[in-house]
Amino acid sequence: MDSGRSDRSPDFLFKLVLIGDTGVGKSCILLRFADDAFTESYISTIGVDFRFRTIKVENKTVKLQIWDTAGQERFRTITSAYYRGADGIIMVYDVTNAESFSHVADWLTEVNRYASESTCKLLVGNKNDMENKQVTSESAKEYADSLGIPFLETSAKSAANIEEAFLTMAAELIRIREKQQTATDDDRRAPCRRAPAAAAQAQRRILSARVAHTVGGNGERESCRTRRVSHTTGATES
Ligand SMILES: Nc1nc2c(ncn2[C@@H]2O[C@H](COP(=O)(O)OP(=O)(O)OP(=O)(O)O)[C@@H](O)[C@H]2O)c(=O)[nH]1
Ligand SMILES: [Mg+2]
Repeated sequence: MDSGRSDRSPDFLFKLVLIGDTGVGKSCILLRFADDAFTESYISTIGVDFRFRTIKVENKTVKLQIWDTAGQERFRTITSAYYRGADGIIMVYDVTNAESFSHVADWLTEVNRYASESTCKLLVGNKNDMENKQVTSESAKEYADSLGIPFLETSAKSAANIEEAFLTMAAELIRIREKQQTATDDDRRAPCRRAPAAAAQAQRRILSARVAHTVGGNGERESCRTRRVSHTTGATES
């Protein structure tokens, strides 16, 4: 796997959503992944923000649209709307904050309420560069295994495992999409052996695959306008 530029339209377009308690580092993870930058200042996200980045996974061009949601409770109704239609959800906790880890179960309940069952999930323990760790790798791994989802510890500050987190998600989504495509091709080859409902479902898959292929963009990295509020002053910035 490797990441890089590509001028041709993407083979895949995936929508990912970052969720988790306020302050766990979701925006910093996205900033590191999209711009390879980090900031110590804490500017809490208001509502949602998104960025694009195109990467290469096993010779396939994958365009990721990544939504960064606000962790603060007061934005919960807005952010939950973004789980719908997500291909992948990255649940983030802070390894130095046990409470943020225990809240992952609540986030999961929220996700399962709004997102489709086929949505890919990834558990991420961020701020792994810090000394005062409260959540051990073992307990988090055990929890992720019990849910049957992959787990990684990251640091937006040092950049450790940030690339890997998104590549893991992209690779898994490609695997699922290709499996669906194979099923669709089989349906096309032997349509009369399929029940009408299955044939209709296959047709929908073909259509959505076509839509995914036609949606594209010009830039390697794109973003929407960001509205964030300073933790110290309460002032908003665009
Ligand atoms: N040491 C360290 N600090 C981090 C890391 N990631 C984020 N931070 C710091 O944690 C604070 C919060 O980071 P944000 O990315 O704004 O947190 P968030 O999850 O987006 O918070 P909300 O937008 O309120 O939901 C900031 O001061 C960051 O500098 C990390 O990997 N290591
Ligand atoms: Mg944020």
